Amino acid sequence: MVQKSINVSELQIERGKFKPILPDVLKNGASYVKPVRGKATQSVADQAKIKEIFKNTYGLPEITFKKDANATVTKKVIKVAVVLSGGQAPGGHNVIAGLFDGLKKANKKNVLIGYLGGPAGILENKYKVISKEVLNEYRNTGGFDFIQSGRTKIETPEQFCSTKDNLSVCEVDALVVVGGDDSNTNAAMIAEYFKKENSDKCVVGVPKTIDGDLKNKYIETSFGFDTATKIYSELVGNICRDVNSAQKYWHFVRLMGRSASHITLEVGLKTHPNIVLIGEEILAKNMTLVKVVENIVDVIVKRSQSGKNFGVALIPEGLIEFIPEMKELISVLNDTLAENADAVTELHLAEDKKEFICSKLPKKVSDLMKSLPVGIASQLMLDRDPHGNVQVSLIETEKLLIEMVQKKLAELKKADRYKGKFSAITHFFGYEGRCGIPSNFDANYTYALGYNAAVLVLNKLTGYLSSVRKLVKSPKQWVCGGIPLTMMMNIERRHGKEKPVIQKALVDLNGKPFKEFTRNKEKWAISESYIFPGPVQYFGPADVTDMTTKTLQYEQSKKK
Ligand code: FBP
Repeated sequence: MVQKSINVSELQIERGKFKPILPDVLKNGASYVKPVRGKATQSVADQAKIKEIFKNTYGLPEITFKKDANATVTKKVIKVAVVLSGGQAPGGHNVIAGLFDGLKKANKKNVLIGYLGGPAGILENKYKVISKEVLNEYRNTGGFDFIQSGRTKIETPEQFCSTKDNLSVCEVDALVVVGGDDSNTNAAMIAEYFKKENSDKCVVGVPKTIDGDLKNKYIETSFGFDTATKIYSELVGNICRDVNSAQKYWHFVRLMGRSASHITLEVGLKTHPNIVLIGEEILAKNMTLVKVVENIVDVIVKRSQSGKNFGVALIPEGLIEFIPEMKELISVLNDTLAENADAVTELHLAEDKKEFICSKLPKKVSDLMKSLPVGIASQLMLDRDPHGNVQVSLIETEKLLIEMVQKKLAELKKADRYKGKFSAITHFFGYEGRCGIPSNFDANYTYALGYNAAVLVLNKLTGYLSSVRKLVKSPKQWVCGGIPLTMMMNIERRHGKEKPVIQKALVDLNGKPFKEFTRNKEKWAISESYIFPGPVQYFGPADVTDMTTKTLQYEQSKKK
């Protein structure tokens, strides 16, 4: 139990008492869980190329757990290492708690260590042994601060080799990687390397990311999405209420979600703001930046005609990469920056960097780059993350949109087609939600994912992602098992080269959550249909504390 001290809040003490509910199938521990092997699997795309890269781990069968005595679960003492990788997400500490409890239930002597600071901790052999007493302080808390996180990518032959050596030095039998699509791609590469080297070390992944884009039939949602979207919805709801009270500002809110607009869609469905931009729709309609701005202006003008010079607009942080012309610019820019890295580093002024890069780009994209404000252009040129992604969290799209909206409104005013006032305020909500205290859903889900990972490891099921599903049912009824990491892979271009990566799940434009949004968007634009969800609730009626996301509710509802 968490002890009272000046560093601990009252809520943390109470929350420390929460006992996550385990799915029935796991509740007696790994010795009473049997893996049932399904059909051999295939990667989602590029099968021949993925098979060639993952010669030893391609085509593994799906695994479903059922309640049954399992004598093959190792009675030998095992040592497992866990690493938290990538961006923080609420519930990471409960994954560690579930993993710890699952291992100890199988054999009290089993040991769990945590690599520190993400995958870099594996390469530098920095870790701590996880004890029950210290872990208890972190149960049901947000953040990754227990062992920290990082974005180092393990990809070179030397790094694979030192991963194997360092695990061997510490006598680690299995590695559990808690991460998003990139980190789990890494997990798949390590699992393949171990097999190739005839090592029986096991590698298992756990699906984490607030972005919600690591999902498929077997991974209904990644952990952290539920809590983070509840936190953003509280903030956006509060802004909607402020807007409706003062009736004088337009608020442009950019929300995290690097490559998919799930967070924006979920927050939109929870709060009903006037404008919700969904990147995937913009891509499907092949919209230009100018067209996106015109659509925003249409709503602003319409509202101003009824005297409403206020509103709320939600913008996914990955928007820029969904606008086809911008996507093309970024893709060419990725290669051009990689080819001219040294020359760009030598230049110090943002204007000079922009001019230099424009001179290296093909005419069409160069013209677009030139048309962008220098601030945005230099944000587009910032270093890619270790996985080759543009760091969209650093690109202030909301400011770009406001600047373009202001210009367009000024033109309309001149032509006497707009008489309103436009005063805009910007927000970016991302980091605010990533370390929140996990909701009941995330606290239960992450504990189950960790416990389930322990069962996979104890069955030596390497190359699998921990899978817990049927998530709109009560946790006791959740279905558990594992899905092969290679099953989710395709080939993408990163750092100018073709690489195998787990395919991201984008917002499905034929899916029920998006359809629900399109049914309502005209109404939300004009009227004030705002909803104010309030803060995440940890105590009180189950209807309030245990509700899942709108996305999951719509996706799993039987209604057409
Ligand atoms: P993961 O995919 O690693 O979970 O991280 C997602 C995310 O929160 C994005 O929404 C955001 O763009 C990015 O991390 C920010 O990265 P950083 O933490 O490196 O600033």
